[in-house]
Amino acid sequence: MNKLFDNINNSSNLITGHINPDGDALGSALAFKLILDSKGIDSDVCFDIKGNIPSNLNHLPINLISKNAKDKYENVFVFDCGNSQRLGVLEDIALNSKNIVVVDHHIDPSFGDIQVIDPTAASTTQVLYREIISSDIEIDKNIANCLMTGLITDTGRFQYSNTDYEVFQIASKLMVSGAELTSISDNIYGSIPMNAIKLQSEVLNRIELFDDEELVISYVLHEDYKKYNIESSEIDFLIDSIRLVKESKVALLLKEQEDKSFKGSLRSRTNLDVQQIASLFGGGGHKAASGFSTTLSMEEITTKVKNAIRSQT
Ligand SMILES: [Mn+2]
Repeated sequence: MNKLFDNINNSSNLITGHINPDGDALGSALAFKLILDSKGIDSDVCFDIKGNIPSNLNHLPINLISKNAKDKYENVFVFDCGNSQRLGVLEDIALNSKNIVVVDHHIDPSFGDIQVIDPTAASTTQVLYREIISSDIEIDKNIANCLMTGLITDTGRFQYSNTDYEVFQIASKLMVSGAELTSISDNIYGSIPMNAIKLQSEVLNRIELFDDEELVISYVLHEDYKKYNIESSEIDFLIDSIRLVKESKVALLLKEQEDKSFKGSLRSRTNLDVQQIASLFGGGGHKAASGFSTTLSMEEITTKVKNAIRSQT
């Protein structure tokens, strides 16, 4: 009995995931789409995407994504999304469907009639991989590339603390199925637009280290996007430059939005739990990598994060 693949039928199916999908949400959803296609089962893939999908994920079969969803679906398959609000404009369609199936690795997703979850998994593509294997479904090169993308991005190129032996086992099986590790990694991490590199140098200049909390913070202002003619989706890599600081254990990148609110990305270099810190702002994610949105000022955010770190140590 397979919780995921035994629940598929040829009624109307929507495949989706969190708003502004990352490599794991896109990789898992598109791998699932490819499998349904191979079984001759109709489905739409649709996400709430503000702007464009980052060019560093365009090695995925993003042509399979529909611009608009239908008004109603019998089954909705949700990937990499811990709560229904994170579906954005697709939330109502999902909640009005007959059957929601959630495949995820966040802690305790708050919705879903059927949940296929493992919070200890490094990526949603890892959770999906296990389902695929237990159903004896063949993984071709395209599916392998999708699954590999989620593994690479959610483990930070096999470096974060969630990288365990099973991650490498799956990665090696995906290589056997034809996954193109080098070209995927190059597209994700080695293909940064010149303007984004210039913005990076400015963001690195703004970096501040708070010794007591071992916290590094930098920020991107909304006017920077105009100045460097760049989309916010093209600078997701910046947090990884900031978290390199040896003297830090937590890194925070604040990205100012058009309405002057901030989006924060948190990374932990130790066992300090940034998911707990993000939750203080109503955000979430994982222990080593989390995010939030807030209307607080930069100073207020900084104070709150510093206090949260102190209360954990
Ligand atoms: Mn994920």
